[in-house]
Amino acid sequence: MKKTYTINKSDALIVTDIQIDFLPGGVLPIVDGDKVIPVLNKYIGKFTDVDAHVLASRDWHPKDHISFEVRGGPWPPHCVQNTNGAKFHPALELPEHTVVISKATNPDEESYSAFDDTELSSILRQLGVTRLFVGGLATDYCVVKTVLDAREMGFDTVLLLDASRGINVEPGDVERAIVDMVKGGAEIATVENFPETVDTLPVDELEPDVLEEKPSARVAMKKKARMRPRDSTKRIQSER
Ligand code: VGL
Ligand code: ZN
Repeated sequence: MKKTYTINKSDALIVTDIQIDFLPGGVLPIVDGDKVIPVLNKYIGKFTDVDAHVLASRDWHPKDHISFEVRGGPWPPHCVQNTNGAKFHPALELPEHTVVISKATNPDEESYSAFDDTELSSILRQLGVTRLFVGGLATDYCVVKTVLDAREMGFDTVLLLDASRGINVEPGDVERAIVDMVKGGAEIATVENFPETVDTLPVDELEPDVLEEKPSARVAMKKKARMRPRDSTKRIQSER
């Protein structure tokens, strides 16, 4: 039987590292990384529709970070603080007031988890969040580390498989990461595991007199009205 997740206010969506440097054309491009953006936008809609929390992490390195090749690390310089490549991709529809978690900011420490040396866990506790849905980049680095830390801290945690892609430095890395997450107690879901949202209803075509007769259509209209600001609120105010 297919499991269905009904989102509520004790849930949070963690949008992981949808930054220009990790996307095709960037300095550390993840194959098909851009494919997750429309999927994440769909999840963002599902969460904002019920006033559930949406947070976004970003890789936010000082320019001489230890993970860079010049210091013996595995990566070319990427996601350097305040550079264009570190910006969220403009197609990502983050709501206004999205809490942004900047990670891997210590020049001398390798760090991938969004919980590592950040305020994430205390923010989530303050918000009363008990369940996390995690998607983004990269499955075999930030996503797996974040999911495993979340599990260790006692959050119910769901990997959004269709909203995640990995690097696969070694073939099989992504698969192994998924196995590790499941072993750690994470669940795995795709959009099929969520109820359809009203954006799929053709509410524009409903006549006002039809709306009078059908309460469900009126609810759909109301929801649509509430969702409308989403399209015009791509800017994030709470970046820090
Ligand atoms: C990441 C590679 C290098 C990640 C960060 O956040 O997944 N991957 N730096
Ligand atoms: Zn990095």
